[in-house]
Amino acid sequence: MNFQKICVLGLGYIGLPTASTFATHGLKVVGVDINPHVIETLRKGEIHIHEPGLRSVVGAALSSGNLSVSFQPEEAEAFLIAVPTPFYHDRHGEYEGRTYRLADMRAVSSAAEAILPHLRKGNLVILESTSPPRTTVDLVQPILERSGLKAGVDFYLCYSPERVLPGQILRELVENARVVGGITPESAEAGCALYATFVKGEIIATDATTAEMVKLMENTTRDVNIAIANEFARLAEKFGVDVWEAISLANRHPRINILNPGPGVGGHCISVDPWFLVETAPELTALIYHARLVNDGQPHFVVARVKQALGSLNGKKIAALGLAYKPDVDDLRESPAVEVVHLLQKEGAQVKAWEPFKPDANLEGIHMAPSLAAAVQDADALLLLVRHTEFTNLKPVEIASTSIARLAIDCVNGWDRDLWEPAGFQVFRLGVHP
Ligand code: SAJ
Repeated sequence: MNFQKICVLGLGYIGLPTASTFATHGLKVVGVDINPHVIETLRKGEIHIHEPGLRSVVGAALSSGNLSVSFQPEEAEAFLIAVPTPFYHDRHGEYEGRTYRLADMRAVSSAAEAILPHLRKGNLVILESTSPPRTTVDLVQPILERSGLKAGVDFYLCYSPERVLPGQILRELVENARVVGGITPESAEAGCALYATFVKGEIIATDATTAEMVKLMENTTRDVNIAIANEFARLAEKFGVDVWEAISLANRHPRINILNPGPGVGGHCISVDPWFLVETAPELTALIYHARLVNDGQPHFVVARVKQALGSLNGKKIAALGLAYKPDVDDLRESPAVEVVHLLQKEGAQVKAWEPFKPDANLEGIHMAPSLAAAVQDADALLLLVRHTEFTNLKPVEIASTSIARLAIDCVNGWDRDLWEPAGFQVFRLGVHP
């Protein structure tokens, strides 16, 4: 199959890089978004999200004339849906006393409905949004078939998960293996042909529901593995063990790879996707559910640790270093560091936050310091929440000369006690008994 023109619905963290990459590989691409801010920003040749290398790819795609942006899809040979699948805030499910979150699939339904008037015989539709199992066949297919065309007979329908790592999206989009699940083998073949436009990694055909499960299994595995690392940190503190040393020794075993404890799991993927499995089969997902609880409880565990280090939190001045959801990115969405700051403040602490990747972030109720120096200056304690390279490179002697703090609390194993203690700091580390 040969594609000349496609529509990409949703121009966020996945849709925009994907649309631009197709465009720089010679396809005509109509990028569609319902958000006026997104469309206006792109029409000015600017971008609304931060991702290394994205600005130049979008710029090249727009100036070549291959990428245009619009509020509405139009006729094309293929349609890609890359819209958000968040949770309902006001609705929860319940199973045997376990309360779980419910996915809000309205953006996927609306995108499928927007494609309807433009769907023609021989077209290909691919859902990329992370979704509960069977979404492609149970939700998207019936909507598209309202056109009178039959999926798998008159048009091709696929699910293909994105698996790119924020911070490395453009490289991973091209290099990662791509799983393409069709509702028929012919659909999968058509999907594989489209991604072959730019994907250099292996392109593997399967069925749509398997492809949905693959994505959810990947992120759920990571979540459960981080949960056990966090539980090990709690156990290590109880037994007077340094969890970081214990993990590095355990990882010398040829078949063990324990991940890192930390202040919790954030971002838009790992902390979200396991709930799609819990929602669709609460009776089969006790482990996945409890892992979520452990990771969601981790910010509370950190706050208890800080309280222990400071005696009490009331009126204490704390410099919170890092608000991003993980190291060396500017993404603050669903960040456990942000939650830690809110919880500290709830207990009466006065927190100044410093986030080098987003110094002017506007977060309700959070006082952003204009610089590292301003954050640490009059603090009673320094709290390291994100392992940004800038923070692991800090020179404790220099910090000691700019701050009155003599207490350093490290939640991410970013500071070397042997350097910080001689500079006059008392060091507390998550997962290490004081
Ligand atoms: N984290 C830990 N300990 C660790 C590793 C991570 O606490 O040892 C925390 C991070 O600090 C962060 C969260 O977990 O708060 C998630 O970070 P991450 O780097 O594990 O994952 P994401 O959310 O940036 O990207 C993941 C990736 N999935 C996997 O690695 C299985 C990526 O490939 C997916 O494309 C992405 O989710 C997605 O969009 O689904």
